[in-house]
Amino acid sequence: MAGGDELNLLGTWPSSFVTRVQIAVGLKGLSFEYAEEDLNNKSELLLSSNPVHKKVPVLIHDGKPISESQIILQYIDEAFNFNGAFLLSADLYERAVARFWAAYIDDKVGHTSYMELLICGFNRSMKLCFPVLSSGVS
Ligand SMILES: N[C@@H](CCC(=O)N[C@@H](CS)C(=O)NCC(=O)O)C(=O)O
Repeated sequence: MAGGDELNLLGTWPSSFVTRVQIAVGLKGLSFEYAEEDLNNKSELLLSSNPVHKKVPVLIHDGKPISESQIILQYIDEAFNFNGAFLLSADLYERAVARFWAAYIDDKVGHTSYMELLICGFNRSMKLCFPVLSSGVS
C-alpha cells in the first residue's frame, strides 16, 4: 500500500454502507484487511472502535478508528490524495450535489431496501453520488 499505511475494515457483506467504503478504497487503489462482523455477536474490536453506534462500517487506519460511512469516505478522500485524484469534484457546487444525493440515499433508501440497493443500487449510487468520478480518479 502507498505510504505503508495499515487499513482495516470492519464490515458485513449485505451492507451497502460497507460496500460504499470498499468501492472508495478500491478507487483509491488502497489495500486493506477486511474483517466480517457477525452483527448478532459483535466483536470487541467493533464495540471498542465504534462505542457510540456499534455499527459497521468502521475503518481503522494505523490503529485509529473512523465510523460512519460518509465520514469514512471523506477521510479516505482527504488522507489518500494521490496526485490530486479525489473521489469528489474540485467544483464546490458539484461536491454539494454529490453530498446531497449521498444523504438522500441514506435517508430514503439505505434503511428501507438493502436488496434493492444490492441488486441495482450500486450503479445508480455511483451515478448519483459520484458524478465526476471518472474525471477525478483514473
Ligand atoms: N449511518 C451509518 C449506518 C451504518 C449501519 O446502519 N450499519 C448497519 C449494517 S448495514 C449495522 O452495523 N447495524 C448493526 C446494528 O444496528 O446493531 C453509516 O453510514 O455508516
